[in-house]
Amino acid sequence: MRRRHVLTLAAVGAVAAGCRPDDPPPRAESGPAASPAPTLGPGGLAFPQGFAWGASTSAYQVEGAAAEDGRGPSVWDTFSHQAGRTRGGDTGDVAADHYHRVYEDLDLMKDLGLRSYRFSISWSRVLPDGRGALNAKGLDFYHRLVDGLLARGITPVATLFHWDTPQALQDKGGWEQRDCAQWFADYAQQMFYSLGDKVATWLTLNEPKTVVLLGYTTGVHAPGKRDRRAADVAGHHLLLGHGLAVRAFRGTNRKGRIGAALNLSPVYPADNSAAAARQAKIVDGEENRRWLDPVLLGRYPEDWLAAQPAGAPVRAAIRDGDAALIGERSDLLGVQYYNPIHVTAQGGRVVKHPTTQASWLEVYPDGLYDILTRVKRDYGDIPLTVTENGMPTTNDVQDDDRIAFLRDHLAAAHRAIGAGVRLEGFHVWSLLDNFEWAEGYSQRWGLIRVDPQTRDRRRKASAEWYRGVIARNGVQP
Ligand code: IFM
Repeated sequence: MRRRHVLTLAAVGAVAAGCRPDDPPPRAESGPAASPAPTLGPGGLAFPQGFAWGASTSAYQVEGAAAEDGRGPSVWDTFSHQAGRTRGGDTGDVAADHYHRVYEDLDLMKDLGLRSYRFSISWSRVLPDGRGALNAKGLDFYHRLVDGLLARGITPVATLFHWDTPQALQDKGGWEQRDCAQWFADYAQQMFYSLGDKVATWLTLNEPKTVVLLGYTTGVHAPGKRDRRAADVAGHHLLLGHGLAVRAFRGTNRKGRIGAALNLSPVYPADNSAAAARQAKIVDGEENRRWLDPVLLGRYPEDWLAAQPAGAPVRAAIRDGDAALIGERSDLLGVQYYNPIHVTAQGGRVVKHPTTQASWLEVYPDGLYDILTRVKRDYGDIPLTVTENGMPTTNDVQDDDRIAFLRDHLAAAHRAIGAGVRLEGFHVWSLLDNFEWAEGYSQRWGLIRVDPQTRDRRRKASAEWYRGVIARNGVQP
């Protein structure tokens, strides 16, 4: 097995906390932190000590302040302002207004008892043109955020790319250009130097598969392309950017860990036929192995490569040495789990379980167990953290359906730990109601309600429930 750099969560959390002068002191807490720790009742599922209970967001989905303090536009600013691209014409101009309400949100996180917060850096906020000199005011926002997290005992987990490619780089060809991988690594290196003394956990890419499928194949996400051939090239360059960023991280000699955040779906044959099993293997290649194999094994799957048509541009895009570079040693893997996939003998897909307001989100908690144990089985003992799991609901504040969803997925995660998976944390998607891409603000994924007009925050029932889970370090089924 390849060498893994192991840094315990405790060590990550122990990064020196530096309070900036403009950070108001954390609010005095009267909640669970001050009272005796609540305990689990009979049948409770206790998680390992130090388990990183977390929540996730991403820059364009929550920050707002789209044209403030020198931020440059990203592809999502452009896309969401084009007619017909998002539901109701919604944009991330204001989003959850997190840029202005960062201290309020930090206090909400502290109040929940979060141990870990996963956010993303807006590339065009820190580098308005994607390259060149840093925008000090933009970077300062992330210093405020990270300092505020550390001051509250919350471990920052920074994602470098959550879909918001700077528009200036898109104008030069974006991820279809091989150069974009290096532009990304250069930006990543600037972030390692700027924030690396405070941020110990880095995630390179968020869900490259979604960029390929929705951004470049169906075109329902930015940059809105419908070109399968270009999509596969962009997919390779994204992975190359991951490898170059990991290499740049090693070059900085910063302490800490780095890996990718991949959305994975267990793929099952829809029936017992050999044909369905064959088709499921093909879909598994697209959905999972195409991403996992290069990142964790340093090679593309043979069957996936062989399935690329002769003359497909991705064949030329994958140059000698690329796969090994993509496979630069990762320290951890972020697993984002939402849904299983059932494949028919004809290669079609069927839904076998209930869905949510997001019709693609088929609720199957056992799928989380299956994917976590499968990663361990096929890729070794790399530390895993669930970087996203959650659901949207039309229930406003009394979101009992979300509680049931999270409880069942946490129970599956607990079983996976029992089966030997090195699962270190679980991040709910999402901390806040936010801009759900093409769905705008119509889907609400947050533990915290954000009023669509005033942006006022209110804890939902799921937030109160999650606070109890964290305080007990476990789930009461
Ligand atoms: O909101 C998204 C997030 O940006 C990436 N993962 C899936 C979430 C829900 O669709």
